[in-house]
Amino acid sequence: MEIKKTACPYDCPDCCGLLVTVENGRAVKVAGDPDHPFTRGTLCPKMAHYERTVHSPKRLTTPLKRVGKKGEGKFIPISWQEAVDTIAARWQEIIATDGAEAILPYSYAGTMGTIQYSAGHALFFALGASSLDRTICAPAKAHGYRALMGKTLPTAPQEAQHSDYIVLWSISMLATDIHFKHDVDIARKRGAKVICIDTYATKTAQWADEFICVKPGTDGALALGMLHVIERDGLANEDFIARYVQGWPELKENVLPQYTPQKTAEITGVPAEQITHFAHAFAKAEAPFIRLGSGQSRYGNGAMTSRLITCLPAVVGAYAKKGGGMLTSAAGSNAFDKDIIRRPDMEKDGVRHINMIKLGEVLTDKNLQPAIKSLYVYSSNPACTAPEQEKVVAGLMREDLFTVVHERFMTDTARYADIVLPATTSLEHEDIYYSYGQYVVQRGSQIIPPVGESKSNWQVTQLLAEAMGLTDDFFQQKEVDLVNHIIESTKSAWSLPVDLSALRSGEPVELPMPENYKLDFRTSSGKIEIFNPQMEPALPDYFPPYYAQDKGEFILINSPDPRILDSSFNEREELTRSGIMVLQLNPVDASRLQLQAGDKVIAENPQGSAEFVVKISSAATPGTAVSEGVWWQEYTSCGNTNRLTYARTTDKAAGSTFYDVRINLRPLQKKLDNNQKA
Ligand SMILES: Nc1nc2c(c(=O)[nH]1)N[C@H]1C(S)=C(S)[C@@H](COP(=O)(O)OP(=O)(O)OC[C@H]3O[C@@H](n4cnc5c(=O)[nH]c(N)nc54)[C@H](O)[C@@H]3O)O[C@H]1N2
Ligand SMILES: Nc1nc2c(c(=O)[nH]1)N[C@H]1C(S)=C(S)[C@@H](COP(=O)(O)OP(=O)(O)OC[C@H]3O[C@@H](n4cnc5c(=O)[nH]c(N)nc54)[C@H](O)[C@@H]3O)O[C@H]1N2
Ligand code: SF4
Ligand SMILES: [Mo]
Repeated sequence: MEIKKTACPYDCPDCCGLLVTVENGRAVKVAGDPDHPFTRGTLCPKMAHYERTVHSPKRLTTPLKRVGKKGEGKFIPISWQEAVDTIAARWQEIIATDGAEAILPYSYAGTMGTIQYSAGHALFFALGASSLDRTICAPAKAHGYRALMGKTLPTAPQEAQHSDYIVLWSISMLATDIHFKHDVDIARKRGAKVICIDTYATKTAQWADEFICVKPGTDGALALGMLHVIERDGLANEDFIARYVQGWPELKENVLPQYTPQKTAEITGVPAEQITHFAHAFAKAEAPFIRLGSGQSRYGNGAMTSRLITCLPAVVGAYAKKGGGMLTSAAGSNAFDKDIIRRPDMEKDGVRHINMIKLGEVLTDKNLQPAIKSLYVYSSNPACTAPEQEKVVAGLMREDLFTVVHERFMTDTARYADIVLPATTSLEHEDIYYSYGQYVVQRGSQIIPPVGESKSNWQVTQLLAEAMGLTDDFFQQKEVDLVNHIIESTKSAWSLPVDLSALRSGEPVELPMPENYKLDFRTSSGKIEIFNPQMEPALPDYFPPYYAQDKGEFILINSPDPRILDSSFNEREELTRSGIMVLQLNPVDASRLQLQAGDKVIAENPQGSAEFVVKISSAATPGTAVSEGVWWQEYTSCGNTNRLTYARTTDKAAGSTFYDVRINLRPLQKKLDNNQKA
């Protein structure tokens, strides 16, 4: 029996340190590393039994070839040789007749490991395939932050321990960033107040000292209303602003006057008194800290919303105080030279780019030239997680589309594949991890043999490169060599030395933060740029989300579920019990629609429809319907919430707008039970 250290590979800001007990080549126990500075010895319920995912009887263990109809899920096992030969032959044919751009890779963050995440990039660049813009998560949030802060390092989460006023802004902390609670708890014990801003009373909101319930997609106006009050009541930190901020006078003069508490209340649904109270408390706090989640950015105005919220810590001078600041996404990725694996230099000039959010549209567009003839999916499950699901599925059903899916499980997407390839889990391959929620980096070595015949993303890339006749030395490198190159690159990316020998040995390594980094504003002016002449518009101002123009009685809130992570962990039946397509409705709405708990309802809009089971809960405000989680097809009767979401992109950075959705509800005709029939 051995205990090995590695990092959690999932798309989660915590990037925990894991202690894995290995017995006879099997992982038998997984625990949180007590020595990891952010994990501090605890894990979320999903990963507390990672071994059940790794050794799940549902793991794919051999390559498969489709023998049934598309999507029917009938496959037979084939050898790797046959799988690779089949793929290469089809791709050669497609390249000869339609050109390489008719091939589209589709991947995302099934694993966040630096190597495996980007393992396919160079292959598809070298082939000249269409390039994928990976914008499904929260690029609008990053854009909004950058508009003011440029490349300034976002505040480390542990800083919040010293804050007296922590704002959890559109972050479902107890589901998506649970280890930040350690820091918040420390601050709370010292007397800090915790405020949660969300669109419904999440567990995190119920746990906080104060909950501010905002109308979806209107947080930008809330920020402006607060700034109005801060200005009106003389609470801005004028010394800090004079030294470090550009554009406050312009904002005061041109934008703020109209955002009176009254007007802001009309837009946001937050009572005027609560806006005033919140603005005062935030501005008067000794060291306010904002932890900004992604929810607020998933609307047509998402980049602008993030930009407006980013004004708040600037105007009160939060960065000058111990414990103050703002964390959007940590800049951990800067520590590595990721181009070692991403190889953007191999991308062909002028090659077509396709935004992953538009997958459904792209696969079904009859006028697209060249049409997509082959889709290669890895580390992602778009039939489940991409918006406009009906179109995605219609595309995947196309007889003339050759689909290859490299997966750990028979996901909704794999079901539509022509060839399925079995993928390793993080315990079965080499990688190195950074986090977007804290500043620890860690290597994750292979600690058990591959389950079945599964192969890692990099190994499959190597096989396909060879079969396609790509002879570049790059493809000859071993996985472990790539990891070592990344480790060597860690030296130069930060101004401070990193403990590379600890990193090599698999220990979690905290990236040293430059002293005074919070006041090192890495923008072109050297100041925080509320007014930014490189932005259009140069001064931020609120505008409404898309749904303001849509019809539909309810706004659909579809946020994370603590039991799963996007569609990952759906394989774990003990986590995903029946009745998961639940829709929470406020009692007022439920009684108006004559709906009772347990009733089935159809949610519909111009995009499509999905079926839910009603739960009556005052956590949902009137006019909103709340569903948590992105569930596999097998748990739903006709698709999940993505039957209802749109591929419309954000105002900047072409991000996703999953939460910018209106729906109507109608009761599903109740089936008569036998008694009633008689
Ligand atoms: N357990 C679990 N963990 C996860 C995930 C998961 O699905 N489950 N997903 C992972 C991924 S890929 C990501 S990107 C992160 C995301 O994690 P978070 O940053 O927490 O972001 P979101 O998932 O977008 O949603 C956060 C909260 O924003 C709220 N929200 C929605 N719209 C608005 C709005 O207009 N204003 C405000 N104030 N709040 C709003 C939602 O109700 C939700 O409670 O979590 C990761 N971790
Ligand atoms: N309705 C709605 N839809 C959403 C969201 C929402 O809040 N609401 N959230 C969105 C967000 S923020 C995101 S980031 C996306 C994420 O959406 P996806 O990118 O589809 O992420 P997952 O659903 O986690 O699927 C990842 C898949 O990768 C596989 N995998 C894991 N490790 C490996 C590996 O090493 N190799 C290979 N080949 N496969 C591997 C897993 O088995 C899993 O099936 O979903 C988005 N979809
Ligand atoms: S909290 Fe996030 S990083 Fe930590 S174990 Fe759970 S999924 Fe992994
Ligand atoms: Mo995400």
